Amino acid sequence: MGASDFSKLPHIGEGVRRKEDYRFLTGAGQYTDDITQAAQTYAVFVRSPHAHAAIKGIDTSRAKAMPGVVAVFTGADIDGKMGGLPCGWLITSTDGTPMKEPPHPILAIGKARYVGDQVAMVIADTLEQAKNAAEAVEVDYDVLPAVIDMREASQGPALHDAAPDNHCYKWAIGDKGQVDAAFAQAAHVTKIDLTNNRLVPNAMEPRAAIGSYNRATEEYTLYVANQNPHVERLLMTAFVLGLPEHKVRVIAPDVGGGFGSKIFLYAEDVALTWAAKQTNRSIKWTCERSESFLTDAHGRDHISHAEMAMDKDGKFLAMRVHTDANMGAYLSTFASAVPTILYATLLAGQYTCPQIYVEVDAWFTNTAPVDAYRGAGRPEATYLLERLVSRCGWDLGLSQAEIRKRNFINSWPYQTPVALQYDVGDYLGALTKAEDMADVAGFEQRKAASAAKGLLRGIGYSSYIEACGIAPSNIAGALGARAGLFECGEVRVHPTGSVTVFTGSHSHGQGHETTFAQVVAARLGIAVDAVDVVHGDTGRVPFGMGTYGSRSISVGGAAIMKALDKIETKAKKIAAHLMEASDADVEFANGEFTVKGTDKKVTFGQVALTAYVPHNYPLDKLEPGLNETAFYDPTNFTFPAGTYICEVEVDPATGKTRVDKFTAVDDFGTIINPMIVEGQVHGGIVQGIGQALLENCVYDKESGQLLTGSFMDYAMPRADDFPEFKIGTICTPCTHNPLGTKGCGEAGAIGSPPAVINAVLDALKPLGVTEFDMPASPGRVWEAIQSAKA
Ligand code: MCN
Repeated sequence: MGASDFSKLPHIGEGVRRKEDYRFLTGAGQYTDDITQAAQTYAVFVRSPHAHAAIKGIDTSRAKAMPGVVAVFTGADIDGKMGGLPCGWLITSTDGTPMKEPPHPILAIGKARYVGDQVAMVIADTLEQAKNAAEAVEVDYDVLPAVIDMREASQGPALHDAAPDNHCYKWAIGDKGQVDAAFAQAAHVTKIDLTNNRLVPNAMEPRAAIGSYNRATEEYTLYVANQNPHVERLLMTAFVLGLPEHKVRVIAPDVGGGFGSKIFLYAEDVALTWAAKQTNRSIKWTCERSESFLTDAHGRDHISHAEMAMDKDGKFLAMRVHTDANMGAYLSTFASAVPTILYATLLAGQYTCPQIYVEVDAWFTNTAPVDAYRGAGRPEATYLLERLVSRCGWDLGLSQAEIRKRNFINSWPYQTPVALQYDVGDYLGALTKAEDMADVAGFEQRKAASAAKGLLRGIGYSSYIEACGIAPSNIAGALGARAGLFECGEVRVHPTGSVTVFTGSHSHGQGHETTFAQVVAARLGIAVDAVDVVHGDTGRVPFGMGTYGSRSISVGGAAIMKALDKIETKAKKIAAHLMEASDADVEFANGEFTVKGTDKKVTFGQVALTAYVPHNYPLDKLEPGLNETAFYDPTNFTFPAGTYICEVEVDPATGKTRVDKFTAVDDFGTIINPMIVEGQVHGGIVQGIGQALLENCVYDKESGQLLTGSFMDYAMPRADDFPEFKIGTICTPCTHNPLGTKGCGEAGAIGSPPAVINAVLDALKPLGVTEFDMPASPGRVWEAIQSAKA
C-alpha cells in the first residue's frame, strides 16, 4: 500500500485518546522502582567526590561488617573479569589518526575522572543499610588537578593514558579548498562565535534497574528504565559480560521519559546484572535526583566559530564552521556520533549553500560524559545556522524572512554538500504560514505598545530541518558509522480477530500504544481497541533498535506495515479458500475481503478464525496461523522541517525576558494522531525554550564540582514561563516510507532555541547588543545591556 492510500484510511489523522493514559492517570503504571523481586536487595554506589583523583586504596572491611550488608564490590573485584563500557560505537577520526577510545571501567580502576564516577558498589538487605555501609567505605584519594573547560583541555592534565593531550578525535566533512576559494570571491562575510550550553536531561523518572539471576536456568533478567532494551542487551553481553545473548532478558517496563539519556549502556546496569549472579540475589538501584544530575549523560556543550560567505545580494556562497565538542570524562555509547554525523551533516539547513566545510574537535574533560539529548547534534546545528542566518540578514539590512527566502531550497530531491539528500519539503510554505499565524504584520504595533511600557520587544525566526528516522544502514555506513539501525515488527492476529503487535520501538511518553494501534487498525479495518502493542521486552519482542532520533513511527511503524503486507497476502489466500476463488481476484478494504466482479465477501474476523480453525485447508498451499514478522531498514532519513517565530518582551531594567508569542509550523508528512503530535511539539518547544532562557549546567572551573546539581540551581521550565503556543502544520509526505510520515519527537527542541535568542537579540539591537549566548537569564541579559552601554 502506498503512502497516499494509507493517509486516507480511517483512524489516520484522528486524535484518538491515548490508550496508555488510563493506567498512568490511575496510578497503575509499572515503573522499574514499582517492581519488587523475591529476596530483593538494594545497591548504593560510592561515587568520587573529586573531579580527578588517583585511587590509592579502598578499604571496604568496615562496610562489609555492617548489618544487612550482602556484598561490597570495587574495581579490583571485576578487573579482568569483564570489558569496560563500549564507546566509539559510531565514528572514526577523518584525519587518519585513530579515535581515542580509552577504557571506561564498570567501577573505577586506579583513577576517578569526574565528580560522581562510580568507585564501589554496596549491596544490602535494605536501602538504608546500603546507604549506611556506603558511607563506611574508605577510599584513599590522591587529588589531581582537573581540566573542566574544553578550550584548556589540550594544556590540561591528561585524563587517560591513551589521550595525552585530551583530544578524542577530529572529524571533518566538505571540501575545504572549494570553501576557501568561495570565501575569496565573497562580497560579504558574516562571522559568529557561539556556545551551545551544556544541559542535564532531567527525565521525570530517574534511572533505575533491578538485576536478577536464576541459578536453575542460568538466566539473567534486568529490569531497567531504558529506551532500547535489545541494544542494551547486545552491548552488555557482547562487549562487557561476554555472555550468550539469549541468557539475558532485558525488560524496560513503563519508563517516565528519557529524552535520549536512557539509550546508553550505563555502568550501573552492568554492575547490577553481574552482581546478581555473584550474590545470588535480586538487586535494585534507583538513582537519586542529585545522583542523576551528576551521572546521567549530559547534552550539547559545543563551542563554535562559523562564517558565511555571500554575494552582493545575500545569496549564500559557502559556509565554514569549526566546533569544539566536550565528550566529558569518558566516551559515552553514542557520543562520537552526535557532533559528527548528527550535527555536521545538518549544517546545510533549509538553504542552497553550495559549499560547506565543517571541522570538529572532540575533547575529554573532568566532567560527566556528554551524549545524545533530545535532538542530539541537530539542535546544535540549527542553533548555529539559524543564529548565523539572522545575523547575515541584519548585517546586510535584510529582514529575517527575506534572508531566508533568498536562500531557501525550492526543488527536491536536494543533495546538500554535507552528505544528506532531502527527499521533499516546502520551506517557503511553512515560513509563509508561520508569518501569517504569528501576525508578523502587527509586530511593529505591538513593539510600540511594549515601548510605551518601557519594554523592548523583539521577533526571532528559526527555519529548522532535521534528519529523523535514524539511521538508514547505507547512509550510516557511508559516513563511517559502525552500525545502521533498522527496526523489527511482529503482527500476531488472534483467532477472534484481535491483534497483538510486538515492536522493537520503545514508548516512554510518545504514545506508541495508541498510534501504532491506529496504524494496524486502519490497515486491517478493525477497532483501535482491538489492537494491543507490546514493547520493551527482549523476551517477548523478536528484536529491536529502540526509540531515539524520532524514528519510531517512520521506521518501527514501517516495519509493522511490512508485516501487515505479509498478513494481507496470507489473509487473501485464506479468504480465497473460503470464497472458492483465486487469491489473485481477492481484494481487501475496510476489513472485508471481496472477489472482484462478484458479491462474495468474508470479513477479517472470519479469515482470522479460519487461520486457526481450518476446515478442508489446502495444506499444500497454506499453513495455519496468521502471524508475521518483518524488518525494515529505511533507504533515507525523514526530513521534518518548519519555521518557528518567537516574540519576546525584555525589561531593560532587570534583564527579565518573557516569551509573549510563539508560533510553530512544522511539516511532519502524514500525521497519524494530531493530538499526540501536538503534545510532542509542545514538549519539545518547552525544552528548547528551557535551554534558551533558563537551563545551564555549570561546573566550577577549579574544583570540577557541579555547581548546578539540583533544581535549586538548575532552572527547569514551568508552565507559567510560557504563553499559549500557536501550532500549525503543512504536509509534504515522506517519499520513501510506506506511511509518508516524518518524525515529530524532537522538532520543538531543535527549532525553538534560535527563534528565542534571535528574538532577544532583535529586542536588544537598539541598545547595541549584537551577540549573546544561552541561556538568556535576567542576569546575563542585564549584563549584556550594561556592557553595550559602557
Ligand atoms: N507521530 C504521528 N505522526 C507523525 C509523526 C509522529 O502521529 N507524522 C506520533 C508517533 O506515532 C508517536 C509520536 O508521534 O506516537 C512520536 O513519534 P516519532 O516522531 O516517531 O518519535 P519517537 O516515537 O521515535 O520518539 C522519540 C522522540 C525523541 S528522539 C525524544 S528525545 C523524545 C520524544 O520523542 N523523548 C521523549 N518525545 C518524548 N516524549 C516524552 N513524553 N518523553 C520523552 O522522553
